[in-house]
Amino acid sequence: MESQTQHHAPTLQQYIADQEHAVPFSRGEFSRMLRDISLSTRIVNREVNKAGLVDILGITGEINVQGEHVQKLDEFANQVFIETLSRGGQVCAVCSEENDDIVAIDNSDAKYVVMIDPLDGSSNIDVNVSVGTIFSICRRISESGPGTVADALQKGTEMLAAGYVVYGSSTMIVYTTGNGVNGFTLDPSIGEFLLSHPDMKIPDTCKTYSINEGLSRNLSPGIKAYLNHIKGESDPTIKPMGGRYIGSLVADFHRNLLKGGIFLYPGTSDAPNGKLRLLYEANPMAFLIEQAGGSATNGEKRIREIQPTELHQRTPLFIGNSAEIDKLHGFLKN
Ligand code: P6P
Repeated sequence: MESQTQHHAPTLQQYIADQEHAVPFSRGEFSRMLRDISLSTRIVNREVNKAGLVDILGITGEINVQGEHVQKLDEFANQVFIETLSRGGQVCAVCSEENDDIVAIDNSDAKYVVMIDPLDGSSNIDVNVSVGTIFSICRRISESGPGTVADALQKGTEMLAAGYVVYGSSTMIVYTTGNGVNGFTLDPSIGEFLLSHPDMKIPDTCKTYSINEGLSRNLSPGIKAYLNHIKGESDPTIKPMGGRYIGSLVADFHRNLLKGGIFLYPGTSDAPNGKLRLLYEANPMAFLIEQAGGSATNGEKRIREIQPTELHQRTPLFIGNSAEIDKLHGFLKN
């Protein structure tokens, strides 16, 4: 009996089907939601890849040759994700970076709510820098009917799944359902995401730090002292850590997950809660990094323990190697 050899790694759908026993969703629901997310990703990926050619480069209000209003790419991405998730029937509401209010969806049997940044870092598209989609999934807490703001305002510890898509030199989906982190790379020749990075763990060594140095003069003394320390400015015997900052959260996070690193977006004197959003940026990344063996805090507590009060609330974010986060906390306490 000839054994059937596999000619390629499992596809995203095959992997989810194999893992369904391990995810906290009833049969098939998660796979349908992730199928919808991966479909949306491929549609968005197509537009991101040709952004330089088609007049949708972050320009809005333009009328194109068909006489249509040219959409900003992040508005386009938002529409794609919302329409696909609505049609999939599993989602009762979407909290999106692109919508001031909750997008309530009248899917009567829907049990889940999705928080999403459809195209994070979109201003980088014009300069051909990687951008990303960030998402998380919670079970609704309202009984039935269209979802509500309360369905979205859940602590990060309630997330059932979280992930990101990085539209870079290759397009990847990286997600967790609480059983580790797995990365899938799009093979454009077959239009499928294939398992390329099983069981991702952040390396023990923290190789680089990521921060916008332009914030320096408004940083707290503790953050300044930590940065001086890791740059070897206060102790010349210390080998300075390398600085790497792309200015696209998904790209900076993805590099630090693969290579080891710490990402800092602190509060400052003029923006005490920093810039990044809790529900659809910090929380999903916090779930992923914890599942990959790292940590994520706001400088005082676990990101996932923060009780949200507003859909678009911001939070300081320190995320990466646990030992490095602990060292940072030491400086913040002094
Ligand atoms: P700054 C992109 O606009 C973004 O939301 C994140 O992707 C990124 O980490 C951050 O803002 C960069 O902000 O202030 O350094 O330009």
